Amino acid sequence: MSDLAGRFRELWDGIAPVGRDADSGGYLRYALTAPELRLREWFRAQADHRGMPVSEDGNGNLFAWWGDPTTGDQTGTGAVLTGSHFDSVPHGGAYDGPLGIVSAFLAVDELRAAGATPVRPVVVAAFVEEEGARFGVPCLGSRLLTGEIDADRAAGLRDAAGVSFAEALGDRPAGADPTLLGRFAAFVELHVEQGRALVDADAPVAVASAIWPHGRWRFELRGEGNHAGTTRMADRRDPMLTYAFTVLAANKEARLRGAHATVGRVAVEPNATNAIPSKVTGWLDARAAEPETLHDLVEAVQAKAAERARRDGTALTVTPESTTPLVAFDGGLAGRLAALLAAPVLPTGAGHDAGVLAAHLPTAMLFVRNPTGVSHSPAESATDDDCAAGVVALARVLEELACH
Ligand code: HGY
Ligand code: MN
Ligand code: MN
Repeated sequence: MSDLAGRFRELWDGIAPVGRDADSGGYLRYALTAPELRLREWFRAQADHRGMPVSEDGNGNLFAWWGDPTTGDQTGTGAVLTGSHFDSVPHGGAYDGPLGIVSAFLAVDELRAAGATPVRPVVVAAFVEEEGARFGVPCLGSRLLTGEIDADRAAGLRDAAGVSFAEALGDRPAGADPTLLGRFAAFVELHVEQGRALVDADAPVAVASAIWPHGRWRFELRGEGNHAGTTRMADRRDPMLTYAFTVLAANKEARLRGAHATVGRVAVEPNATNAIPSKVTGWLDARAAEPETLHDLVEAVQAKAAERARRDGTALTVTPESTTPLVAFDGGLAGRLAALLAAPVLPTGAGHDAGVLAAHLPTAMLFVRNPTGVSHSPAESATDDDCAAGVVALARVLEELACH
């Protein structure tokens, strides 16, 4: 193992146990809960260890600054931003998010060890609630910073226990911060690949070209709660039937279009074995390479669900919870970095904070090979050597963008 791979492993082992579920081996690192708060403290300690002052934007996002003196007023202009997120999906993988933050601190170390002196700040970010696993809206922190979500709407988002984002944050989120955003000249997010393209390409690192348009739609199906044993089949208005049909329709309509559709989350009321549900709520995650295909897919699923609801005597309500347009990363920057790193360029179907910031400043992503290709699961993986290759690549990119 290389020296850098060893240093990666040492730093990685410092956070690996935080929020890890002993049974599944997956991570329960919901935004602003105890495990993620511990990682935020780790972030501060790492920044402090490197003499990097940490600022917050009032939305739950953290920023560690290296370069020009960045006293409290964050005077650094043209700063190069990197980093990612700590939060996970339920029982998610170890690398999705934290890899980008750990790699950023190690890339700073590499640059310093090489005697690099940035002519503009290098800033490491930890964005809050990227997965949307607690409050339901993905990339909540970066959407707040950029003004892509209203601070009052964000403040009122509630988790399963009814805790609002404002309560978890300890204050109403500050919302858009154009001054802070204006201090960044570029954002580069390193992330574990959530697929097998780098395995197939036999390469440790890639540059991102685009993020598929995607979104989340809440399908609420209301019927008539009743006794499972005494209610005649002909008399039932069972929303579980409409739900089941909707799930199958989503899968079929996606396959017909070469798109992706998943219903991975469902809530049933009253959720009793011997009661016909009164309400079933399912969340559709739909994604496609082109916006038109995505729109057509969701329309088709919605139409099929409505048709079935009429047959079942149930009532359907569909609410878009978050939508992300096609993100075409800055082509010049992606090409420049791909040439610098001699790395392949890949699209992805996964959303990222980089996808939000890309509408506001030149943005790029680096992907690190994931031998299993699996993500949002304990099976997500990356080798220490590939992670070290990611650090080297990120350091070269930061040197290219911040030291000339
Ligand atoms: O859902 C996504 O695509 C991302 O991992 N948050
Ligand atoms: Mn994720
Ligand atoms: Mn992620």
